Amino acid sequence: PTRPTPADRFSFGLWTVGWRAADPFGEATRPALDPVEAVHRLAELGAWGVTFHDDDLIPFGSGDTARAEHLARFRAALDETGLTTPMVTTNLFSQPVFKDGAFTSNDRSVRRYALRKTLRNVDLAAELGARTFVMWGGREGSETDAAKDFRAAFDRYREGVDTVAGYVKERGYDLRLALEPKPNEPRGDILLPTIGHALGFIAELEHGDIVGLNPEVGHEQMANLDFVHGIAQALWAGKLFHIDLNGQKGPRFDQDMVFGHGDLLSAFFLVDLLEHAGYDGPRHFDYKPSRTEDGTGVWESAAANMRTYLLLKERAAAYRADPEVREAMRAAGLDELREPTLAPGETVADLLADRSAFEDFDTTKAGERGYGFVRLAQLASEHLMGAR
Ligand code: 3MF
Ligand code: MG
Ligand code: MG
Ligand code: MG
Repeated sequence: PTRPTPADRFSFGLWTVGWRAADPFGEATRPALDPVEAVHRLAELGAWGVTFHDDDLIPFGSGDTARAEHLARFRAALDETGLTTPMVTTNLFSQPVFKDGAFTSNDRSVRRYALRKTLRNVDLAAELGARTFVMWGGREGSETDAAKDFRAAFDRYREGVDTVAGYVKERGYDLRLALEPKPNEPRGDILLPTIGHALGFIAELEHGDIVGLNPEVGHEQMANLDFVHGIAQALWAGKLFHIDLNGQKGPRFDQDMVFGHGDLLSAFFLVDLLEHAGYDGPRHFDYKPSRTEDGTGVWESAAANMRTYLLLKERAAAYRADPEVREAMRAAGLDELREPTLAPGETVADLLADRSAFEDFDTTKAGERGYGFVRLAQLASEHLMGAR
């Protein structure tokens, strides 16, 4: 069960396995990877999809002829392997032109250019049959609060996203937009830093119905937040369109380690949540093979992401099937939380009239209840360790 197949819906960005491992302190340690080779290797490993930024596939500044050639080679590789392109995204952060952001740059001509670059890429996404178009606003932010009128920045951000979403609808593309929150890096602070901020923003959009989220494990953990809570809220809001899985060790720079190589227990509960909730979107890995790895290590790390997910899926299923866990869940009140607080048909007046809810309620006794969450946590840990 730990051998991935396309039915598992695992996908990888070209920029992940293709990362040459240059960092702010050091040169690249690996040669460039041909996207065609990436497609073949990923398919061999059992992946289902490959995703990319426009510039990952078609080097920035390519003319129309070169662009067509890059696309033709890529398409041929997809046809040969059966790999799909479930998601496409736009690079609005690497080139100097975007140093003050794209949709929220103070420079209007940059904003117009960013929109054109994005709309062109939306056409490509639709052509390739992608269903999700991710928007990570990597440079939409600042190093100093003096840099912008931030309320105007939100106006422009909304204008940008609504323009793209409106275009998708006008063209009749079967495509939804997914915003990717991140608190910082490369900017000192980035707008829409968390899942919650992004959900609040989507609620203000004209075309918010086709805009959702692409949360990343490491990004929420960089903000010291509980990723499982965030994903639960995104699912609850019907906005989990896509997900970036990887590993991170708490609040620090964006580590992009293999899924599970950060907070493994959180990864366990995340997989449990996704599988239990019936999330049917892509399981997308946005990780970076560590700078220490050679070509062999790149593909070993890619395989490790999928193997870890499948192992966690197996362990999570065993956890839920364990009679002792079921009993512990009942004792801990997990079933009780699913019960509405007011009875069916009960009004606020009924609640006010219910003396057992307040006047006669024994708060001392209720305060004495033990919830037994630690027992459950230990059972989960033991399943995760393969001890049960
Ligand atoms: C940066 C990211 C991005 C986004 C990508 C959109 C380069 O921390 O996570 O990866 O995921 O731009 O898909
Ligand atoms: Mg990231
Ligand atoms: Mg990351
Ligand atoms: Mg990401």
